[in-house]
Amino acid sequence: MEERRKRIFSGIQPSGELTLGSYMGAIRNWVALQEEYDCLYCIVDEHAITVRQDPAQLRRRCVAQLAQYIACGLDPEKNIMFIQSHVPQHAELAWILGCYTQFGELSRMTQFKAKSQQHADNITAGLFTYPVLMAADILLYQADLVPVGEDQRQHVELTRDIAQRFNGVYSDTFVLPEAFIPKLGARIMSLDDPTAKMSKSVPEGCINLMDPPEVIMRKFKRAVTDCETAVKYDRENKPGISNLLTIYCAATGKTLAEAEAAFAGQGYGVFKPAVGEAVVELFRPIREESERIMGDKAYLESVYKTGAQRAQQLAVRTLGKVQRKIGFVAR
Ligand code: AQP
Repeated sequence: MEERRKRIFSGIQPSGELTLGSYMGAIRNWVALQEEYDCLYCIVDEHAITVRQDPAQLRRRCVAQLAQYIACGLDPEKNIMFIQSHVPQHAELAWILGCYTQFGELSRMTQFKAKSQQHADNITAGLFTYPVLMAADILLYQADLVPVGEDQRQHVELTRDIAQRFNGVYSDTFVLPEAFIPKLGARIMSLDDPTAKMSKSVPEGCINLMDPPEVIMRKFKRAVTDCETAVKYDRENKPGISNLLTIYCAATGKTLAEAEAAFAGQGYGVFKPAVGEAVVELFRPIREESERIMGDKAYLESVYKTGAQRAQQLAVRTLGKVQRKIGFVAR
């Protein structure tokens, strides 16, 4: 009998423009994985509304994000690419799983702590239960692997705990997923504050996938570093330069040792624009291809509609199984 290929689920919130962080921490790895795995790549709009979004912006970003996924090299024929709210089983399973998740577990999530500080005037129940919806996203498709940046590891671990608990009570239902964290570029920091993660909902210090070259260059030249001159990796004492080195290596494929050697004795005035140029060249074809795809609305619509249909075929199976096991009357 032929073995089932391992399945992957991952998604990005359309809560801002895709950044260098989203690209290095997520999309780039997705592209490499599509040959070997059965992949579902999602635009998680239900997650995005855990903080207030402008409706017109949200709608535009969902479609633009799909175009950018494709421009980055994700093939809609090889992968299931869809918008989360088009598959209602995500929200349905999230409700059920919420009844198998402890308040204490959710209170320990570092992203909730950070975001509730960031949005102190609007700490919603949705923000608190965000990790349960993420667990539903993953478990609905029986995903084996979840490629994420370091910051999302805790949520994948919680997903495993919820799955294990459910399986323990009702017999095997869910595959236990594992986080798949890239080695290099797993955590890209803000260019304004290298001690904070580059986040698309905090535009300061972000490089966006669609930024024109001159904007990228300007942002890199202004990047916060330190008052020394040596281009050396030292996360503790030189967080700004270490972040730029990480970005440079991820963009060029060079090792840290090669990069340090290349800029030995040259100072930041040479190094910072070189990092900018490496990113400009990395993003140029992606930006051009995204713009082209955005011009073809009918194509984009056919991709997300087909994606949702394919995703739903898988989702109904898992949800049906869960509903039967917990004792819901069959429809
Ligand atoms: N700076 C980053 N470095 C490495 N990886 C990152 N990711 C995000 N930022 C970085 C990874 O990209 C994926 C997208 O995550 P998401 O948009 O669903 O949620 P997030 O992690 O909360 O991303 P942002 O940009 O920080 O969004 P906002 O500002 O809305 O919270 C994930 O795999 C993430 O690890």
